[in-house]
Amino acid sequence: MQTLDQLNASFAIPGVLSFDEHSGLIRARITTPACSGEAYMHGAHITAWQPANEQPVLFLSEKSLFASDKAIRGGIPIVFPWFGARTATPESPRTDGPSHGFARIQPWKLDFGAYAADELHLSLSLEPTELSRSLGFDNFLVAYQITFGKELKLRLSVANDGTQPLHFEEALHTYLHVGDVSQARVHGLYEAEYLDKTDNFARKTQTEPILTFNGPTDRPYLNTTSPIVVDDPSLHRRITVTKGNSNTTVVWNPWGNAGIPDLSEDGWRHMLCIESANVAEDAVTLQPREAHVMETSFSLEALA
Ligand code: TA6
Repeated sequence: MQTLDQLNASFAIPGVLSFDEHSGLIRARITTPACSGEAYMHGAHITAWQPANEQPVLFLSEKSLFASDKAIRGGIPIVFPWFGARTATPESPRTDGPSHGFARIQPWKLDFGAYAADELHLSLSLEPTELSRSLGFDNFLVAYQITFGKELKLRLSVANDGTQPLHFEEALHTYLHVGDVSQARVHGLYEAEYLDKTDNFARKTQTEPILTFNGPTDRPYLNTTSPIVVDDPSLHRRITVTKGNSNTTVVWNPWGNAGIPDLSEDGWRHMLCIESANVAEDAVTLQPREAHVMETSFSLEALA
């Protein structure tokens, strides 16, 4: 595992990129004329990004635990190689392991950091670990490229390094920061099919042209590749999420604390998860030596 001193010695860029420690976890801090941001080596977890003079675009729970065996609550947890509770796959009948897989609770390695044209580029990787091997995942490589700029651009690449097929689910489980979720409007999912996790995974179709929120919402939308636009009238802004090679879009708001210990009583009002993903029937199978790249980006504009 890279130390704080090693990261600063190898990658710090004066005035742009530095590393510090928060609650024992190493954090990269980014400041450019175009934006500011933060990312942890624990889980390659982005916890902040905002264009200059804007409010945070990512929600981070004030009660988040920053611990090496827990996922950070908020920002962008990386979900891999299964989404939610582990279920049996064609390769493995196993159902043990942490919620949303192991990638978000493992230390990642920083391989690259560079600043060009007002954008800060980071590249991190995850290879098999003791935990992943104990769960039967010993032949994969994951690379995560992050571009912090006026937009936030993410690229998650998974390669099968073994001799057997590699079956996985993935999600960039993004917690968007909204002023008031009850006023938020989500465009881009009209007539899309989803699995309703609040109704025992019943398969449904969204009949409303614009999705609004008035109760718990927990939906993997299947076969959805279009951009998602979130209007947030209370912060007078619009967030656009684009996707590449992502066939699932997950929308989640618990509409209450829902017993989540690291979420404050009213934290849910200010978060809306819009996740670029490949889960359920959109899960990916890679043959030996094959790779899969999923991309997503976030941009902001004022809401007229
Ligand atoms: O992406 C939505 C979801 O799968 C919900 O079902 C909800 O439980 C959430 O993720 C959070 O999961 P976590 O394991 O981070 O508490």
